[in-house]
Amino acid sequence: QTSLPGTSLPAVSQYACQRRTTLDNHNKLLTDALEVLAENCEFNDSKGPCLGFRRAASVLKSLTTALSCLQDAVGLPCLGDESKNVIEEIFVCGSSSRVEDILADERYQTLKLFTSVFGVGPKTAEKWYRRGLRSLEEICADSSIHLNRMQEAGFLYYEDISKPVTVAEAKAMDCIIKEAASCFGSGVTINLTGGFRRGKTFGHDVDFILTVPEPGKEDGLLPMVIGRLRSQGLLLFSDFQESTFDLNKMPSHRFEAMDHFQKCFLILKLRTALEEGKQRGPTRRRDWKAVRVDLVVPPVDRYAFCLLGWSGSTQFERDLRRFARLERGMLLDNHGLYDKAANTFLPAKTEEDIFAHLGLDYIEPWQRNA
Ligand code: DGT
Ligand code: MG
Repeated sequence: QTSLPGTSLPAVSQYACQRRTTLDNHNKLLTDALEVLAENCEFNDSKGPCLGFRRAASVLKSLTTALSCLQDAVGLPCLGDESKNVIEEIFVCGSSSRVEDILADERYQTLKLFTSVFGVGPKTAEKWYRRGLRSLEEICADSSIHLNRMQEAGFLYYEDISKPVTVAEAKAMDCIIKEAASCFGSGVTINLTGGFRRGKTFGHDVDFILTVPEPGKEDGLLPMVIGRLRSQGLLLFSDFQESTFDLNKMPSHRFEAMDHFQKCFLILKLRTALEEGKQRGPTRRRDWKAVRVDLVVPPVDRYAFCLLGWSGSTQFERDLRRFARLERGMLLDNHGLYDKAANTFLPAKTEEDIFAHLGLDYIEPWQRNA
């Protein structure tokens, strides 16, 4: 590892895939502020500035110590003038007026509320805001608004799915999915991915990757799992997407596009024990909680790419792709890795294989919280 000029501090890479970022964030005050700015840019459709703030926050998350003044940030990559101004203001005043203004802003607050509904993105949220709507109740009461199936489920189960999912709930869901998939035969592998694989203790959903030992034989898996969940009375909502995967298609370096594997976005019932004496307040009327679950099914030879792509974090994934393209002349996405100079797709059985192809040190999932 190289050092910063004039110091013994190791240089920090501009790429998240060359940094080890655990959940132990020593600069949370700063990164929370930068992420509010990023989110606000996203609501304003300012992609460049949004990415700038996200990259700055990501670099600070990787540091093993807390910054105590702006001088400490000298030599760090990805800190633009705007990010530095915010950091300095926080060190001098304890908070950033720019961030405080955004947090108090009606538009920001409303768009944040609307996008917290499953199936509602910034575009829809903006449309509703422009119509003068300010609360979820107002949206539900407005008969001129057409909700799609996903949004309808999002409102119906809002109370439950807006609450964080715990590790215990993710584990319980793991058992449910394993049981449901077991009817497909003993060869099915099921892996927890997303934030929980990175060691997060809370998530907004539970992500799983399923596959079978023989490529091409995975097609019937998801319909069967969904059917089984339905017959068990656990299926509250399902959006099933058929595979459009084509082996000959070039990997897309763009992150925003979702992958082409067979997948489904679900809302499932998770039974919750009603422990006597522990219930406070008004008695709960039901013994289950609605939980968001994503299932994705790649053919087994694409498994490592899919696992790497769904493990996140979003910023880590973006930088893996950017690193592959700019530093190695390769295209990486959830389906594969393509070497442009050699004009060939590179095979991988494990995530380690992919890091090796890219000439990167292996980064463990719990170090990918960029
Ligand atoms: P959370 O909010 O606790 O569920 O956090 P994560 O990291 O599990 O985030 P989630 O569930 O939205 O997504 C799981 C992973 O899938 C994420 O870490 C990276 C990947 N991913 C998410 N959104 C996109 C997307 O729009 N395009 C692509 N290609 N990948 C995505
Ligand atoms: Mg997730």
